[in-house]
Amino acid sequence: MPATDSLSFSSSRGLVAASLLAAGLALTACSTPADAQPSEQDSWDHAFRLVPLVEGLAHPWGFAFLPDGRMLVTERPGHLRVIDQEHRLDPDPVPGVPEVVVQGQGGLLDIALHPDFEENGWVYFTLAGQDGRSVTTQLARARFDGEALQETTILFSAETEGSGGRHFGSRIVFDREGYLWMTVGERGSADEAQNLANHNGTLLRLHDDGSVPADNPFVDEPDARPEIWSYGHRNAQGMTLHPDTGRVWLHEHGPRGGDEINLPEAGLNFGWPITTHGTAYSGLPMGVGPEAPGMEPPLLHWTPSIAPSGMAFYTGEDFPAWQGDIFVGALALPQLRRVIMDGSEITGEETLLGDWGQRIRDVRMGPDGYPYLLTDASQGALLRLEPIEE
Ligand SMILES: [Ca+2]
Repeated sequence: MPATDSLSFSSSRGLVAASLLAAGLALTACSTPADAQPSEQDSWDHAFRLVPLVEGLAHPWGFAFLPDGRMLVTERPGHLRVIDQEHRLDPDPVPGVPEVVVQGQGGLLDIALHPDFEENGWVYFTLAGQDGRSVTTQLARARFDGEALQETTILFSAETEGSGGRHFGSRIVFDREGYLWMTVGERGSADEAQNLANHNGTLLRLHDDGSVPADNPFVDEPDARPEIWSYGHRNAQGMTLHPDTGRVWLHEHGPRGGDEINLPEAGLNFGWPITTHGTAYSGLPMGVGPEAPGMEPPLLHWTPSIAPSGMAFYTGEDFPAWQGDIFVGALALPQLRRVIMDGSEITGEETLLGDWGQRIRDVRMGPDGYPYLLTDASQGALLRLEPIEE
């Protein structure tokens, strides 16, 4: 049960907040997603309506907005689903998805459209896939013809140590220059996040065909994998572009405590498992502490862990006080975190939906300017934050 102080209301709103708190507790008591009813929520700066759009998604992981107004949603157990313009879920999964290994945290994971999707129809996926005798994070591409995936191809298969079901990453983002960015978790082999000879615990920068850009930071180092942009990451499940700078921002899960927001730069070492604000699950210290020479400290850390997943800068018009802030979904402390920004500076934080009780897997801005959420559950949901009309 998350702390109930997370509505964080001001005293002038005390009466409203008390009734909302009661409503929130009632919602928590019936644990299915929102019972398909919009709920009104308060927050420091804006009241909003949390509107369920689609229910019955099996552990949805990532989603993409198609130019025709439909949406594609991945389900971790290995299905791709279509949601139409009226938010009706097609009962039949899209044929042609890549073969996935559904094990632990693995399965069909993230999805992104190629920047020229309207011309080439390319859709990109990350997944846990079998590569020889090991299971690793893979990047797949397929052409979506409107109904099915065609020409499904594995473009890249991460070379990783570790064979379990933990820490695959794996968000994908295209930047404004057309580079594809992909996170690979350390697969539960923490020390390998410091080893440039494999892809454990890295952020990768690729061309759209999976090949290596000539100006990646380690292309001239014979013992390093040339796809690596930055390393020493534990398990990054949130990544997005800053709306003004166009730079890639990411967050990653810490061990016990020490979840981080990081701003990657070419060749930087983000420290895991040598530097962390977290501890081992036993509570014993890890590494050398939060900082060490040559290792980048996070811009922000969450201790205790919230288990972040999904990340989006708010760029809509309806909630002016949220402009430029980051929304982060959370799994362990189920909530939506608003990281308050002044440009590229983090100035504060607010917890939203802290009494809702749902694990949030992904957060994205819709083309309509509303933030969209996916909940992580066997009967997961797609929801949208909308303004409350006066
Ligand atoms: Ca770090």
